[in-house]
Amino acid sequence: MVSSKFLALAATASLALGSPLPLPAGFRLSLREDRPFNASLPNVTIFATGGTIAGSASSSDQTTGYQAGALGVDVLIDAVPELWNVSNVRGVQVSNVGSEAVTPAVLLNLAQRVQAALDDPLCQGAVITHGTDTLEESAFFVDLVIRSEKPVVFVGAMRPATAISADGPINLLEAVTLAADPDARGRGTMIVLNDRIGTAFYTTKTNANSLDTFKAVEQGYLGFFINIKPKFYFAPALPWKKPYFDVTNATSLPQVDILFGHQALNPALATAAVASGAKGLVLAGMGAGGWTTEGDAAIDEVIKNNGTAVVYSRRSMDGYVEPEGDIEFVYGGGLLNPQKSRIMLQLALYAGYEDAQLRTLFELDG
Ligand code: DAS
Repeated sequence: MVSSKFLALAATASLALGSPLPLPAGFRLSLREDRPFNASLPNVTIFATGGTIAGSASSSDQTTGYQAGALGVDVLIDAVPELWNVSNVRGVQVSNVGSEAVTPAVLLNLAQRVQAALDDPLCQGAVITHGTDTLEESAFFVDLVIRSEKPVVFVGAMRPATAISADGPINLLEAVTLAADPDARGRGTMIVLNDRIGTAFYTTKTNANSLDTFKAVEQGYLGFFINIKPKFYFAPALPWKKPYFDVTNATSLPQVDILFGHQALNPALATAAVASGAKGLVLAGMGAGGWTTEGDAAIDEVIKNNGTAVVYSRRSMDGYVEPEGDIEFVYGGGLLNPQKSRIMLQLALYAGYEDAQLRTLFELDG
């Protein structure tokens, strides 16, 4: 039940926003008594999924081996009172797990709730707090399924909330500041850590431990922060040929598995993956998508017997992988690393893409 006080405040807010917006049903700010609604500020919704940013360790000098996803979203918000200088915020707890435990069901629930929030005229942006280990997968997924010009910002931390010089609070403040900034509109989903703004489409976790781990070495950053203020290198633009997939009614996604390429790789793993339900395979190939002769023979077999879609990607951090010719069900991963190729292939198979569509999707040709 929305309180009468809230209705009065929100009505004032809508007038202050310059247009008598109808109060959308169900929109509610967590208007705690100690945090009055500031009608002159934008409204940002924070979706919490867990991770180190919500992590808790038994001592302040512990930066590994802690419990990820220990603290609730309101604890994260209360730890940064400065948030209320830049935005009215409300917290939504989507999950509270280490990001290795994020599943397609969590991703679909998150994306559908973010879309609903952004469709609400009283919400100016969304922030998702997330574990860093698979943050790039979730951010890439959301980037492909959200339809809105409003800023969507993923944020994590490399030190738990209990650590000396924890990076989570300032990362969260920067992420909310970005989500509240009109200049952040039209840029696709973004990733904020360590004073840097990256695109979800290209950014990857490059180092298992360091604070400045999220980078897109070839494509660079979108911008940075000075005194918590976002600064951009470019006018708003989206990654070239970024597709959109409608997952409004999706409850699951096809299984797509990744195989890592190396000397004397085991060809039987491809067969086993398909036998256990994989509808698509992504190969983290050697060089520009290289695979062994025996490995290729097993891939050909699963394609012939099961019609499995196979994307050749790369185990190296950067580069472009072209397909070898126009072989049906075989595609080059283009610029995407294996973990992003997997997300893209899952969504394309869910959307029922045929061979020609799949080929165009990955090749990013003009
Ligand atoms: N705890 C790991 C995770 O949830 C690492 C992190 O969040 O930084 O991804």
